[in-house]
Parts: sequence; C-alpha cells; structure tokens
Amino acid sequence: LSTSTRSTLKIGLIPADGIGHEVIPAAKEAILALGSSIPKPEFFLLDAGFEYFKRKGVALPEETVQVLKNECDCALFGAVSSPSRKVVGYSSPIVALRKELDLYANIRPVIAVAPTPEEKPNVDLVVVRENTECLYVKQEVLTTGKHGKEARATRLITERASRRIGQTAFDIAVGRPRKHLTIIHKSNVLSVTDGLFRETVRGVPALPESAGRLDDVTVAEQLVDSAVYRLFREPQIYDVMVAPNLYGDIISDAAAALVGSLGLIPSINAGDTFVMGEPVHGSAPDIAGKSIANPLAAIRSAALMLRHLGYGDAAARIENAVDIVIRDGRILTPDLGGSAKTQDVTAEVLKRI
Ligand code: GGG
Repeated sequence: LSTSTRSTLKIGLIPADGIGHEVIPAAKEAILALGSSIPKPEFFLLDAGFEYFKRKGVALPEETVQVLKNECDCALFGAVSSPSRKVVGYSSPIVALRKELDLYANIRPVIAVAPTPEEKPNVDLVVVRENTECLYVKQEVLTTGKHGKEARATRLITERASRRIGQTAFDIAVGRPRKHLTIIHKSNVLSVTDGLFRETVRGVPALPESAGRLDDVTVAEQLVDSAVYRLFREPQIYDVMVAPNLYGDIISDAAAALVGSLGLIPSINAGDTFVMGEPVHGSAPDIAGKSIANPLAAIRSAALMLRHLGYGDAAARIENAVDIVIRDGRILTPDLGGSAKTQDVTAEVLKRI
C-alpha cells in the first residue's frame, strides 16, 4: 500500500476488550513519538467488542465499519473476549472485521530478541495465516439425531483464498534471506479441503503473474501435527509458514512460547487496500485493569502496520526501541519475569524511538 503522497495518516483505534484498552494507547504513543518521520497521524477511537455488545447489543457497530472504510488509511485492533458459549445476537467482531475489510492475510512474525529461560535459539519465522475462511466462516448447526445432539461446522477452503494467501506467503519468503516456505496442512486426513489449499499454494510460482520471480523460494510441506512437534524441537528449520486459518491461529500462538511471551508477538491483518495491526494476544481478562499488560506486541503491531504502508524507517525506529528494552531486561512486565507496569515499559520504548 503506498501512502507516499499523504499529508496525514488516518488511523482507526479499536481497543475492544480487556487489555486492548491498555495496549492500544501504548501503540498510539509510539506512533506519536515518531514525530515528522511519518505524515501527521490523526486518530479515530472506535467501538467494538463483547463488552460493547453487553452494553449496546451490537459487537461491531456499523459506524466503526464505515469510519474504517471511508475515513481511515489503516487501523489498530486490541483484543476481543468472545464467550465460549453461544450468545444470541453476538458474533466475533474481529472475525467480522477481517471479512468486512477483506483483510485476507494475517502476518505474524515470531523473532527471538533476547534470551529468556524458555527461549530456544534462532527463532526467526513468519506465520502467514489465511484470515477469511476455514472453520472461521462460522457456519455451525446443532441438530438432534439418533444418538442425541449433533453439532456440525462447515470448513470452507477456496482456490481464490488459497491462491492469494499463497501469493502473500511466497512474496514474503522471496524477500527474506532464507527464501524458504513451509505449507502447513493435514491433507492425509482432509484430502479435499487441505488438499486444495496445499495444491493451490504449491501452484503459485507457476502462475503467469509470478513470472519466474518466485523460483528461488524453496518449498516444503508438513502435516500440522508434525509441524507443531518440530516447531518446538527445532524452530530454526522454519522461515515462512503458510497455513489455513485455524492451524495458523494455533501455530502462531504456540510459536510465541519460543520467544518468551505471547505479549511480544505482533501481527497485521492485510488486504489489497487496507491494513490493520493487531497484537496476537487476547484480551486477558485475568490481568485487565491492573496495568501489567505487556504493551510490546501492540507497539510492534503499529510498526508492522507502518512498514506495510511504506514507512519502513519509522517502523525500524519502533522495532529497534522495543528490541533494546527487551535486551536490556530491566523494565519488563510480569509475563517476561519483570515487575514493571504497562506505562513504564511504554515510557522506556518511547525514550528510545
Ligand atoms: N488480538 C487477538 C485476539 O483478540 N485474540 C483473541 C481471539 O482470537 N478472539 C477471537 C474472538 O474473541 O472472537
């Protein structure tokens, strides 16, 4: 996405639930600290989430969608706490937003910066998660059969979505030093759905639009269960991993354990015309309101969003500042073994931007 001609950068802020209200303000501060190295940011604070649903009866107000579509260049989303039980009238706003804005790629880099007791060496990978279909089409039905209740869910995999996520993953892989892509699937069991995903992604380099550009990328494929095993045993074998929605969601959360905390892992939800940064962590209701949420994933998500928009130098300033704070190790939140508050960690980052 090119924004080189913009004089302002219009950013939607959707904290949503729980610690989203603590980490999104930190990301906003980081963007403001960049000063004139990006177009003047203009922020739009927008509603969504389960907490909002409980107050207003709607999880994703139409106004939020319209402001994002018509006013904003990009957005930052915090976290949402959808209930595990069915709540009549409620549907996950983040799943809906990704569809509304056609943000088909969820890009989640997992990089080791500083050694922690749990950290394995050489973790530097990107999970590229298909963001619009798989089981997340949320077509579930409950019926009663001979043996009692029967629940069914539709799992949708299309050639179009598999091709475009494949193109995104190959494009990322070809731009990285190792140029290696692993396709994650389970097509020994789900030969129709995962089979289509695997074959379509594999076919990307042969598409006319690839024009030989992707020929340097080496491609491996792996069953999702074995991929999780190898991810924990030898994470260094992975460079870019591309996966259908559910596997990508699970693998990226799991990979966070390799670098110390889910509180460090950023993502962007990217489409052809819009990008939305989003920390991979959830709303963490157990720590919400205690000012101990780790702001670094949200801050890094702001950097990823800016890089996607073409502001690579500004993104690097934020990322380097975060890396210094992690390496320094003195001012960290409890998830990383520290005792600092969200605001203290944010202040440390701001000083170094
Ligand atoms: N920022 C990521 C996030 O909110 N994760 C929790 C999650 O996946 N929620 C889905 C939902 O509640 O609908």
